[in-house]
Amino acid sequence: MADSFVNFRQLSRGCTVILVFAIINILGCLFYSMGYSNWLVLNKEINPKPGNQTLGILNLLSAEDMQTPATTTLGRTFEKCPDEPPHLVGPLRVELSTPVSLDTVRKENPHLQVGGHYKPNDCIALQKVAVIIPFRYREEHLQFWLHYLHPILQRQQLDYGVYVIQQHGENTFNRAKLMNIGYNEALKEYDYDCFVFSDVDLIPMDDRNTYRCFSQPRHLSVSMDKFGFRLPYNQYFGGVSSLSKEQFLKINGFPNNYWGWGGEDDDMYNRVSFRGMSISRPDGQVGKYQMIRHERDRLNQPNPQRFDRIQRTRQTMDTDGINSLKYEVVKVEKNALFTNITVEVGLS
Ligand SMILES: [Mn+2]
Repeated sequence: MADSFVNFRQLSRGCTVILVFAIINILGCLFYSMGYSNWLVLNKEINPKPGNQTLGILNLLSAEDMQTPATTTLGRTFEKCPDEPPHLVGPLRVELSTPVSLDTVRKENPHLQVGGHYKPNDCIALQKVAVIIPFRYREEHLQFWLHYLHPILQRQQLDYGVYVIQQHGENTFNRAKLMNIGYNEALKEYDYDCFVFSDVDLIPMDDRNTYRCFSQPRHLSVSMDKFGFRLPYNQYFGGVSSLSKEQFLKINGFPNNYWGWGGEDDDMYNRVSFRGMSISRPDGQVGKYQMIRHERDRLNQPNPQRFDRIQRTRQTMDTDGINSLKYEVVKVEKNALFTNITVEVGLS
């Protein structure tokens, strides 16, 4: 009787030891199945105290079970993103002497979806933004643009897509018409509520310059190095601008008949003011830009008609714009970093 009691105690002790080993084993399996790097990231968020691995896993499991808000990628919450994105850094260094390959930019931005789309995974973006870039012959500029802008736009917690609208053929360039086409094509894809129109060679020097829309049409590129970091004139609306869908429709979009360089941005300024709106701008520090230096483009000579045209915006804006836009899509390519739409815009 006494013997069997002792044996039972020994057996029980043995069982406990086996149980402990089994638990350690299970925890070990869990640890490896989740992947080391993944675990490290999750552990950092939940248990900032380094070195205690077992505790980290236990915390992780309990956090998942309780669906703790916004701490893990699994226990998502869907609240609106904050008005001030928390990861902005302010002034940025822009270095334009060493070219960046698209392959490098792809690796730098693992969270992009095909076509150059992104949306935050831990909150609902405040705006759905299509970034429209009129384009021809500027591959090197586009690489810099993507390298600098993708990380900024992600820090700004935008739900965005990048559309490069490439003019097909060898006719005179028509920047404004390409903007209209970008607006139209982007809306075929997604329910965008805001449109940022940007030249391919303009790199913001401060990530607080948010690529979103405001209660008035926005001029973002207010202090460019090219103009000694100040506005060249008060009515200047060139470079980078943003308009909500409503603001864009209110002014009938961009003019379609500015062929060659110049004037279309002043026409846009006129449209905005003739519709009773004003231009909103960031301050001179936040609105700093670096322009990638370049020669005058081939087939984009200054447009001699521009001075006459901007005198007649009031008469022309209701019939020339997004409501009279005609073009043909040559091809649509979904790249990893942007959507490339090649279009035939016709002749001047
Ligand atoms: Mn330029």
